[in-house]
Amino acid sequence: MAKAKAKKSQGGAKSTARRSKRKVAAKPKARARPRVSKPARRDAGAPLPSYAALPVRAGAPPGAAWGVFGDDDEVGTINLLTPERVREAARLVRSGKVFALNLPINVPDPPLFTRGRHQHHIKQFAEFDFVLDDYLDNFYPQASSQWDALCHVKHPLLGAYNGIPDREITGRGGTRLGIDNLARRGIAGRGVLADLARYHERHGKSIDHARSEIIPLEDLEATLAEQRVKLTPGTILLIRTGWLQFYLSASAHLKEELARETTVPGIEGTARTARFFWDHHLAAVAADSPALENLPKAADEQDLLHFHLLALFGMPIGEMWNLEALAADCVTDKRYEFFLTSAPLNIPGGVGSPPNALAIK
Ligand code: UVW
Repeated sequence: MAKAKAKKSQGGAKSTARRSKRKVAAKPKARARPRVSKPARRDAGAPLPSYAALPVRAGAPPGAAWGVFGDDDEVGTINLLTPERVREAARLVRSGKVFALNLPINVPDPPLFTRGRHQHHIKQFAEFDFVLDDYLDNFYPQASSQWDALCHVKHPLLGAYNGIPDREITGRGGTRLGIDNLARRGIAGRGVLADLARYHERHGKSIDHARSEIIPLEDLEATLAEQRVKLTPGTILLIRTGWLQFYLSASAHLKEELARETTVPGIEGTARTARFFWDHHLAAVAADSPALENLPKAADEQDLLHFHLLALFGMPIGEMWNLEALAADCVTDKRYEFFLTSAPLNIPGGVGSPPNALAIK
């Protein structure tokens, strides 16, 4: 992860308060005492506070949605995928076309960001040679198409989502904020594609996909406007930057270079992009690029979308999703919205997973 300085916490995370359960004394004829209940969870379909109104929890840092979905929450903005919104999104299925958005697990090859190559073994059962099993060694669930779980990146000074302390997070003695939370819940809702790559082509703008080029927020806004598609609360936004198309046709030499030193373009990683995502009340954002934002950051860029989205909002980030066939279909029928489902692997305390996402039009 790129070096980043960050503002000092103005409050610091508070650990989750747990209420002690009181026993109701069993006295005859005594009136039953009201039960001590957990703090009320907000209705996930109710209007959310604006970015400017964050935080809502006393002591939480500015721009943090800690407590918005409850003090014990571990799925963040995925809460916005309410049954009503899922039903509404299912109505977007018209042609019945299904687009599977995972790359093969051995792409990119070699993997980026120092992740390892897995080895795939096929095993024949000794007594039943007509039965095969397989297993993977050295499998990095984030080496290919992936979700970043909320525990993937914490803010270096402010901590992890919802103020959950390090000792309760994977690898440090606990399993909170893991991908298993998303796997148990399941992800389904309205997906919207922003085809920035085609927008850039139409406007004669070229992106150098081998550099840490910044794609300004205005390009994303203009793409959505040209596509005439709106971001509604609970939308899962898919951003096609053109990186995957570039990578798939790159030479073996360039792929080796990118694996040695991963330099990737992406959407600008600033508080104003974070504000845009929050104020549109997105459930999640995924891209065809390795980090959603550009990496590494220049010395004068001090912000990371990973901090805002994962640590401050609880908004999962998807990376290296294969949006190619979906985008080709969207440009043909001019429909950039669809029903989206995703079933990440249920890895207890896992930091990421292939998304196993399907866009259904
Ligand atoms: C890193 O932060 C290196 O990983 P990712 O971009 O996959 O989240």
